[in-house]
Amino acid sequence: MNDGGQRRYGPLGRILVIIPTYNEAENITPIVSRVRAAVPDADILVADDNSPDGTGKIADEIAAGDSRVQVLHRKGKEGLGAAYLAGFRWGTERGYGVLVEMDADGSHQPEELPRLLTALKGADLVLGSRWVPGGRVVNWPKSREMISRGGSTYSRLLLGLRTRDVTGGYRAFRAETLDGIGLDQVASQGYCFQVDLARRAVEAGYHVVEVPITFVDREIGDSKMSRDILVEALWRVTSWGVTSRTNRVLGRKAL
Ligand SMILES: Nc1nc2c(ncn2[C@@H]2O[C@H](COP(=O)(O)OP(=O)(O)OP(=O)(O)O)[C@@H](O)[C@H]2O)c(=O)[nH]1
Ligand SMILES: [Mg+2]
Repeated sequence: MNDGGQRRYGPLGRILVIIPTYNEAENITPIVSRVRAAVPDADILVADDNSPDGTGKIADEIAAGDSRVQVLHRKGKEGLGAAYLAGFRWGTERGYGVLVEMDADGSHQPEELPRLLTALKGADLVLGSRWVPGGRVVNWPKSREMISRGGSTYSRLLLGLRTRDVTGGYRAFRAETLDGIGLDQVASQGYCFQVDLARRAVEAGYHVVEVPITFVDREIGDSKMSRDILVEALWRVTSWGVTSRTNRVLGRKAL
């Protein structure tokens, strides 16, 4: 919990990097090798939603030759949030102390992971952040940047969060933080999953630290961003904002 930085944090323990995939056949091999090179002690869990392009099969082949790589096969496309929840469960059940979220498409550079992990030594949750000094985006169309910045600003204002990048998906959690934020009640599927986890961590009093990252737009494969995902984010964030304000007025606990 946040106590003004006075708390002594325990050792990080074993690290699991969770990579959710849906149709990332061309990206999966390079991203796994980059993670292995950048953080050789970390294990990797690919959480694949039965990708029609065979990503799951490629991941199986990688796993067959590397005991640090595992594959979680899920029956069909259920969204990023559901894939992460399954991955978190898989990892916490097996005693990992740190669970990392990372996209498969190279937007989250594995070479920056050691910096996130160093910051986690003194935090409960580390957010890779595009919108703090030193953070940036490379090759992103202005329209995507505006949606992302706008989403973070809207969420921050409505939910009263101080973090700058609330929608980002490059993160490192201590297992205790995931245990403490009530994952069983998380229903968010798309990008608002990230907002949901961030607000739960802040509301539970955890010490959340942002570390600047360079986010690189995907070069290969298709985006899974859709209108439905944006609509879900908008209505959920709005309803959390209204609920938490109402609860504050009534003196009830949020969530
Ligand atoms: N398992 C699983 N993974 C998903 C699903 N939707 C997206 N992903 C993965 O989640 C990560 C982020 O998705 P992206 O499509 O890159 O989303 P984005 O970064 O906003 O969009 P881009 O502009 O394409 O980069 C990628 O590794 C995807 O393969 C899903 O339904 N199930
Ligand atoms: Mg992406």
